[in-house]
Amino acid sequence: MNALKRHRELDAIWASEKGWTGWFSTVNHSDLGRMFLVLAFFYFAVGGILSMLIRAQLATPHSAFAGPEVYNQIFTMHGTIMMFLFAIPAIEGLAVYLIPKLLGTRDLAYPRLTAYGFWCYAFGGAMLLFSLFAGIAPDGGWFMYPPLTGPLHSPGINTDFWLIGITFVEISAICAAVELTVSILKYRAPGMSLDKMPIFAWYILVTALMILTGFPPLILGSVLLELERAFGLPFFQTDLGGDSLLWQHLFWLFGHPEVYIIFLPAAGIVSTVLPVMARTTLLGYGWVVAAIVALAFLSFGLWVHHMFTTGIPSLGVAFFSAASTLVAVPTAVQIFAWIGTLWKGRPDLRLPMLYILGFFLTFVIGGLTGVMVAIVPFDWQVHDTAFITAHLHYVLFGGFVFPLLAGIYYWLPLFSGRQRFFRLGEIAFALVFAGFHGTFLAMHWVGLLGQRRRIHTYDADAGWTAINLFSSVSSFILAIGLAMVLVDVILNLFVAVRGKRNPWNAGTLEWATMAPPPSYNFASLPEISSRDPAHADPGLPNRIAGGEGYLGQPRGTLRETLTVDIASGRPDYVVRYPANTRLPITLAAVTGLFFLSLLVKVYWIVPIALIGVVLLACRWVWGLGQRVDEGPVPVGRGVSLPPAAETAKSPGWWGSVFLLIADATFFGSLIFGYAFLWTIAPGWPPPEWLQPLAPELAAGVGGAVAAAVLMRLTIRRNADGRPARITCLLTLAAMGMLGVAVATMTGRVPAPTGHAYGAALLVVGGYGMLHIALAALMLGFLSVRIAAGYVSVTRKAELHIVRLWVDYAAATGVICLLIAHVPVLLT
Ligand code: HEM
Ligand SMILES: [Cu+2]
Repeated sequence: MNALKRHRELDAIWASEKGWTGWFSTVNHSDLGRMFLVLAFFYFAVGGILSMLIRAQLATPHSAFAGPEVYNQIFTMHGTIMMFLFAIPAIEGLAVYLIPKLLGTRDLAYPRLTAYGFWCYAFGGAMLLFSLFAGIAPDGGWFMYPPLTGPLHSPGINTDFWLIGITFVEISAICAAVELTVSILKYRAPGMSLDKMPIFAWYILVTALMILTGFPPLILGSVLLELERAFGLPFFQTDLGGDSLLWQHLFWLFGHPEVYIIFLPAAGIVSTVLPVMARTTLLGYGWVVAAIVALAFLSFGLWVHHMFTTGIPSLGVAFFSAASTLVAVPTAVQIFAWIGTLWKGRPDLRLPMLYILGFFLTFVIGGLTGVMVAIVPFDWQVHDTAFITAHLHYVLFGGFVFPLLAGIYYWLPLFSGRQRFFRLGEIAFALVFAGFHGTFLAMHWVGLLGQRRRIHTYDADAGWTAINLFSSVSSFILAIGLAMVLVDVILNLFVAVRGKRNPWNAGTLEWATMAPPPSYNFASLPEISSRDPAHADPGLPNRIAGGEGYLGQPRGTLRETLTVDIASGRPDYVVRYPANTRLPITLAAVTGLFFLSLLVKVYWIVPIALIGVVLLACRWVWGLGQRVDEGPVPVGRGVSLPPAAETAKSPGWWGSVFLLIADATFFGSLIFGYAFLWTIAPGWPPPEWLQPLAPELAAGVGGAVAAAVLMRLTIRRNADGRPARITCLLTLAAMGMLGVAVATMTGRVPAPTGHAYGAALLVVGGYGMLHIALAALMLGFLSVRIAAGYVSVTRKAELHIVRLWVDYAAATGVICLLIAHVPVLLT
């Protein structure tokens, strides 16, 4: 088969439907990555326009441009859009597009999940955008502190848009994080061991793991606050046994890691682009990997530094202040690696490099003011002033937007297959750089003079007028610069002349295929033996196109790729992907209906939407797997691998593991909240504790243990070739017993609206019941699958997936019961 024929055949298998209707059914990561990026930059523009409105308002004292109500909505939506609808999705988009190409594979682990995540983002974002245009946008600031955002002080629907809309959008972040983690660990070109992975993949891996453990606290906080607002469960009300500081803890448990979730991928761009611009390799690969892992761990221990002025004990303040300055160490390791790389290479001042230099300067200043505010007495002075706003923009713009633009310009020839011929980008850079520093240097200054953040106006005699005007004029220069970048990129995408492959002479795999890359990425998957495969073997692109790697012979209409062993990169098993489908967008729409009915408080739709979600999810998984034993199939180069359904650790198993890690973080945050209120909030123990009930506890523990044992028995029987359906149904019954126990506990909770204790128990019980229901659903589904012939001695994948969820539901169910019973037994 020649290269052209191979291309035609593969493209027929992998391409999305033609025309714009193809957007709704595509599951191709390149298309979805592009859709993510375009939508993210659309929100960058929206957020940017809002920031222009802010600066227009603040340019002069007593500006009549926007009143306080409108101003509150504008700055809240600016912050919210930039953080949740621009920064995170832009990273997801870039990673979704690039990761399979960098790793030498054909798609991400779960193509339909990529699509579902995108549509959750699109629909959730649309909800927030609607609120903005309707004039009912959130107005409590992007960190939404109660009691300001509680039912008493923000009775309108504005805050609900934030809590519900953002939670909806978070689903897409969790989807992308699960997807990227599993893809990076399992979906690589054969031979690519962990230490041969492109450095960008390491950054994205660590970022994805941080999303899995960083976002759940915020989701929990949003759920609790929405429950307080909608049903009067008083988690944050001091007079009813709650505490508004609980929100601050949950928010910053998310919020501080969030800063690194935004920064790390940007640093990953720098670590990727800088060596290429310097015509060398990254200095200290291993050190950089160690530094980013350390940074991730550290970042979870710093959240309290956002709460120095809340009156927490001074020992805590001292600890978190010291810990915060520690972050400088891993950051410095990276900076030294970059400087060393520049030193040993021959840097070439092309456009991406300009943005990297802009990043250096800006980020270092942002880091310095960061160390300043980590010093507690200084923070007391500048807290809630424009100084903080200036600091955060130096970090976010310097640490994120500059590297992102470097990355966009670096990968533009790959996206478009064209070469730049206008010099617009250089002028734009100068405007962006000058405009940015003008805007925010001035805000440091005016902040030190005492201008608070989030004020819609100030007095003429405050002495801030000239500085504010300067800042506002600079911000318009910045905006013009950014608009020019946009024009430059659009011109490049559509009218520039065709460019050559690999214009930067980079060593990573994305440049070893066509530009723009075809729908299937690689005509055959290469065998990797070096960190810079394209440099190590100049003939690689031709050999990939010539089908000399793995899976070079298309089989029927199957979308096939292979996975590898995590550490060594040895081929593991073959994966067959589902084809284009509208199932993801439909599921996202029904998920949206669920959130929408909560938002507008039409509660009878909620169960209907939930049933819809369950039915569609069943249809989703039903299409997977196979009904015949197939045995190892040849994948080329003399290797044969089993299909995914015939392994214990299938893609579904890996995905479940990481999803459950996020889930466990959510549950852990819930327990943290319970313990926090118990120790801190007034009125615990409340007047009426839940009375312990021995039969309830015994039935629950018994059911959980029985379920775990019976599930294992099911797997054992199946492995022995004996019928497994009966034990599967018995597991279901045991789960039911645990469910009854947790349900009676939840039903007996005293006064949930009268005291935070009852409210907390209600949520704990609800969490337990939800997971028991989920496990029961899976067991029922599994028994039908067994009857339909999808499970055999070799096709055991589904059993192992269900076992994970059964174990998790059993364990959390028991913990829920213990949480309800043990404290009472103790006091
Ligand atoms: C495009 C240029 C930008 C300008 C001119 C700008 C300007 C501003 C200004 C003046 C404020 C303060 C509002 C106030 O306290 O009254 C603000 C707040 C904020 N900005 Fe930006 N910004 C820009 C880009 C960004 C980016 C790229 C991000 C994040 C990735 C971001 C995130 C935030 C956040 C989180 C807040 C705090 C909002 C709040 O207090 O609720 N901004 N911005
Ligand atoms: Cu922080």
